[in-house]
Amino acid sequence: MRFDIVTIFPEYLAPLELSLVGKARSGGLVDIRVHDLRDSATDRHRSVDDTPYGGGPGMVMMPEPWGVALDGIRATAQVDPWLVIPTPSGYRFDQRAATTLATCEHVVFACGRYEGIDARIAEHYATRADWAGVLEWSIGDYVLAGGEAATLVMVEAITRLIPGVLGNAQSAADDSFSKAQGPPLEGPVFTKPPVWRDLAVPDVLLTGDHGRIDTWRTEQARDRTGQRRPDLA
Ligand code: JFT
Repeated sequence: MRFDIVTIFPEYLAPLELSLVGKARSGGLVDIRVHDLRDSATDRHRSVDDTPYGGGPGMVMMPEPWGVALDGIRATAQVDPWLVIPTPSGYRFDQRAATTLATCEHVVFACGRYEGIDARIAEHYATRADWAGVLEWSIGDYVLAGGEAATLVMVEAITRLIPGVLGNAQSAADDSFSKAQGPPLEGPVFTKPPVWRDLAVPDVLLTGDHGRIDTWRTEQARDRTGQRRPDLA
């Protein structure tokens, strides 16, 4: 699996060298390349933004540097890549979207800033025969300052679904939101010691009776889902 990430803040993507995604990279399971959009600017000031047509506050990202950057990535690609554009006005990125992308060979993320990227970028790459398609996605209903944090979220959610990335093969299938049946949220978890600051681990978990333990966990998960996420229950 290959990810290319285009941004004016390449250092923002440094956390992708750590933890699960970092190990997937060093293990050769994912190839992640981060690109500075300013390297594709065409003027001597390396400009990437301009004032919005029609007026209004803020600045809009110019199409020309994006076209140069994305065509450059396509020229090095082995297959037609998908283009993901994080945007607050996108379709929702959820576990189903992550699962779908985990089966793709090559995904390019366009991380914008300011008021967004000139809309002709999404339109152009959606109709190009040498790209798989364009996905305008939002990670949730809150306002970020740009696409980088959303890209960190999406890359981690997708990478952990790639075969061989998770140590425990069961882990991905068992997650909240991945369940074939059962309540969508997981219940509480405990480890040693059996008592911590007067708080005891529920007795049932120490019985070794896996029938009772499964029943208790399902009940905890159902209660929690009803309490915290009635929309999912
Ligand atoms: C915010 C974003 C997502 C996602 C991309 C780009 C510029 C700033 C902005 C904020 C409000 C209105 C622009 C972005 C997001 C999310 C993604 C950009 N901004 N217009 N905010 N919240 N869930 N994905 Cl490009």
